[in-house]
Formats: sequence, structure tokens, C-alpha cells
Amino acid sequence: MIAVASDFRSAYLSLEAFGKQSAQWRGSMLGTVCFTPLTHDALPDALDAPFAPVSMPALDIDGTAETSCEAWFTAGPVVYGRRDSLYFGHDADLLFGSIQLDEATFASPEAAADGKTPLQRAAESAYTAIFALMDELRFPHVLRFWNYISDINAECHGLERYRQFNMGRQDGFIRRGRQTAGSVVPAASAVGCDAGPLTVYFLAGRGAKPIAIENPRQVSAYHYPAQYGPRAPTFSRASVARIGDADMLLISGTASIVGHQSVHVGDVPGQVRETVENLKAIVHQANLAAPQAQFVLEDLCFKAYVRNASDVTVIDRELRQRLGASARILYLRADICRQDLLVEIEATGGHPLDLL
Ligand code: 3EB
Repeated sequence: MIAVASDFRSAYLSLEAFGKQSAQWRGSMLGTVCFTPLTHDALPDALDAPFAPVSMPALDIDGTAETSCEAWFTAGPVVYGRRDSLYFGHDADLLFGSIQLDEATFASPEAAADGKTPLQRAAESAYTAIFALMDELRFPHVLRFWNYISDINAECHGLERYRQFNMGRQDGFIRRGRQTAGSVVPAASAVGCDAGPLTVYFLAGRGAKPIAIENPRQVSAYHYPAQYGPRAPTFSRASVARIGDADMLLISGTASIVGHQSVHVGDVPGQVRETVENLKAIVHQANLAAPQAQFVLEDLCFKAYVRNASDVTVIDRELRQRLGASARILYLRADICRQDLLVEIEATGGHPLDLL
């Protein structure tokens, strides 16, 4: 059994459940991210707490689009605040923040003098703002980042947008004096949404420094060769963070990549199998690095990004064969950051998760 810090937990809620219950969570809810096919004006207002809508439908098992709200809770009391577009909630131990930046704001002719693209500038600005807030509020350690980028596979200004994002993200790290390779690089996901602003959300901590985990089956992403873009992506494969008296595992987006190459191109079941092998390897490494934790793959909470909604049935069957029939999996319709990848899976463990 994994010890859990019962006060730190996450939940996935329908929009109805969120609307009904969010008022009573004031003071314990760190923040919410709402994955939805709806336009943003159809969504509820979110108290003082961060509430970031992302144009990315949740999918039920037959591929029907739904709304799913991912909420993070802590013991509280939670203090809420805002620095321009960056909204945050924190208690004594944990900081949650979300920032949404419209690229149009970064597209003025004057801005273009720096030779950067609007998305690149938006990413640099988001990361600079986040690290500045962490310094200001004294939460030095990032536990994990999530990044949502519209048209992630489109090419403009001569470069694929995911690659532009990677340049801006890395510049943000550098500008705030953060390392871009090695054992302090945080876990992350970066996937494509259908529309809307660049969205970045994160969890940061004040306690012990999280342990960064790499996967021996894969080249570290921050050492990917230049064929994947002029700047390598800045993320580790997972982080293990001590929160209160429990260890929490935050596994990055994980895909069908061996070494640095995409494998099983065009083969959905093959990509699922390889992804699960990578997840297993990451859990194994996490348990070597934090032997007191003993995370169990089947007990984790999974978020699966699916390029084609019609593949959900096959992906779900393949996953449940390997993770068990009762595995907790949220499906989202998303573009994966490499054109040849059809599925990407992230996971968390060591904290309670409610499905409401
Ligand atoms: C990969 O392994 C797949 O750029 O932050 C996974 C997790 C991926 C995070 C990121 C990208 C990112 O390279 C893509």
C-alpha cells in the first residue's frame, strides 16, 4: 500500500458536478483545467480559483465528445491570486498556476524585430511569468508542467509549431536561470488542442526537491538530436515528489518512442503496447529512485491523448488488457506533437483521485 497524503488529491468532474460543487470547495481547490468541446462562453465562472478552459474534448468509450474538469485539491486554506494572465492558488506546500496567452498579442510588427515567432514569444513569456511567480512566492520546485498548443503540427514561419514552442519554452527556462538538461528538469506534457490560446498549467512545491526520472529505453528528451527541431524539448520522463508524508509520481506524456525514434508508425495497437512498455520502465526507475514509494503501474491514474477519436475503442481494449479492466483512464482528443504518433499517455500516482 502506498501512503497517501489524504489532503492532496485530484478529481475529474463533469461540468454539472463542477457547477454544483465548486462553491463548497472554495479554500481547498487549488485550481481546475476544463477539457471541453464547448465554446468558452458556455462555461461557468470559476470563483477566485484558477479555471482554464482548453479546447480539447474528453471522449467517452465510443468516441463521443464530452467535458471533463480536472481539479486539484489540498488541505488549504488556499490563497488565490493573479499576475496578469497567470492565475494561481496555493497553500503552505503547493502552488498550482495556469496561464493562457493569445498569440495575437505577440504578433505586432515591433515584436517581430527579435526574429522570433508569436508562439515562440508566447511560450517564452508564459515560462518567464511562471518562474517569476515561483520565485516571488518562494515555491522553488516545479513538480510538473502541462502545455496545450493549438495547431501543434502546423508549419508556419518555416518551422512546425511544436518546434517553435520548444524554442520559446527553453528561452523562458534560460531567462529565469533554470537548467534545461539533467536532473532538475521537470516532467511535462505538450499536446495539441483544437483552438484557443497557448495554455500552460503547473504544480510547484516548497518541500524537498523532486527527483527527475529518465527512461533507459529512450534518449532523454533534452538530448534529442536536431532532426526533431533546433532546440530540444525541456522535460524529464517523470518526477517523484514528496508531499506531506507521501510520495507522488507524475509521469510525463509517454508515447511509442524507442531511443529517439517513433516506432509502430500507423499501428495503433503497436503504439499502445510500446507506450505501456515505456510506462512500465518509468515506474521501475521511479521505484529504484524512491524505494519507499513502490508505485504500481495498474494503480496509477491515466490521461490518454488520442489523435483520432475513432481509435478510442481499440486503444481502450489494448490498455485494459495490460492495465486491468478497472484502470482509471481519461481519454482526450488531441494532436500529438509528432505527426507519426497516434496516442500519448500520462499518469499520476500516490494521491487519491475522485471521478465525480
Ligand atoms: C516524446 O516523448 C513525446 O514537449 O513537453 C511528451 C511529453 C512529449 C512532453 C514536451 C513532449 C513533451 O517526445 C512527446
